[in-house]
Amino acid sequence: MVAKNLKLLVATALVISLAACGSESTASNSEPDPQSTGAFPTSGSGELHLYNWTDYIDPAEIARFTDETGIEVILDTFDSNETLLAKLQSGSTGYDVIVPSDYMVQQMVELNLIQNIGVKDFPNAKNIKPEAMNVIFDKGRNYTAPYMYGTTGIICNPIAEPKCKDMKSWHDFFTFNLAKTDVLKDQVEVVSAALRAVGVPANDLCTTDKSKYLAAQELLSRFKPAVIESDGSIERVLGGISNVRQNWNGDSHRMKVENPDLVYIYPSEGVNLWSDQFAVPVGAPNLDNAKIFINWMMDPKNIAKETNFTGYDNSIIGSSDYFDPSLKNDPAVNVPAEYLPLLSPIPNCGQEARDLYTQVFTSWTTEQ
Ligand code: SPD
Repeated sequence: MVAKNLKLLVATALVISLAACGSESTASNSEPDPQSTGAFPTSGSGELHLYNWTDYIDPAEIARFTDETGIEVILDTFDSNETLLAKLQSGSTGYDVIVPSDYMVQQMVELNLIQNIGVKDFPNAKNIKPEAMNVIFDKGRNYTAPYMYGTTGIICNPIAEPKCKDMKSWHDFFTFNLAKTDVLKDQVEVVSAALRAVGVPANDLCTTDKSKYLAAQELLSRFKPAVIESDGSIERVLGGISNVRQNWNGDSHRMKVENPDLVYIYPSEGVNLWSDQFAVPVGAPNLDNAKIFINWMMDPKNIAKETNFTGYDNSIIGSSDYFDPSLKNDPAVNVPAEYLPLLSPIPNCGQEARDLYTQVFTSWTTEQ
């Protein structure tokens, strides 16, 4: 962990997760799928098809994995959990490893889209931090192994757009209507921020009260960003195409390394705390290679390289010894104590709330 306060951050997340609204079910089946049993594979060959978020793994590390194991990695990328889910639901994808976020893991277990691979028995599972072992979306770590985790806030370039440094809240973000505003193309991130902006508290983000969604929709209908996109933010912000943006903290860190004038804002109504996980789809063609890859990523030195590349923290014991100092010194990554109470995990909402999120997001993006 970057520092003690981030340990507190994860612990906070887990405590809040346990109390989170709408988390109707948890993945707790402790019996590995029959296909997944047997001794842990010691050597691999052939291919591994990885479906990951865009710009979320160090190409040099993929090459090093291939050198060490003889397994060739074929990478394909997505921009949101919903894109990932739709892809898996569209049928046989040929992917061996995917990277859903916390709430999406629960949905995928319920839909029987990912396998119980018995992660807790992997050789490097001993490196998972205790606070990341008994997570609400995968109690005891059967289906998933931790990759990166982070927050969703606002990045502001106060030199190019002085007004953005006055932004204190999501309400400000949605109502200042500054030129060159950029926002994630992610229905859960956008709608949860809009709900927070109209006064919905963190523990009610899975509300089914339609008046709250109407209020969020009204707020959004007056919000006209120049860009609605999750990918390519680093290039846009550093290239002056975007001056203020709803942004993930690791990408913000990477921007700040290049342009130290940038400021990462923790909006006062609250901030989503999310974590992305390695999982194996049902029917993955190269199961042994998937296990070797996931286990390799739970080695402290290997995962530290990914943290240094992506700018996000991880949940592997000992990896912070290998972190770039810039991570420890950046309040976008090393959350200042005063902001910790603002953080809360994205809850796994029930179907009714999910549909309302979809309706609000779709009607807003359609009218842009
Ligand atoms: N550049 C990819 C960053 C991936 C971040 N995952 C975000 C999950 C948020 N719900």
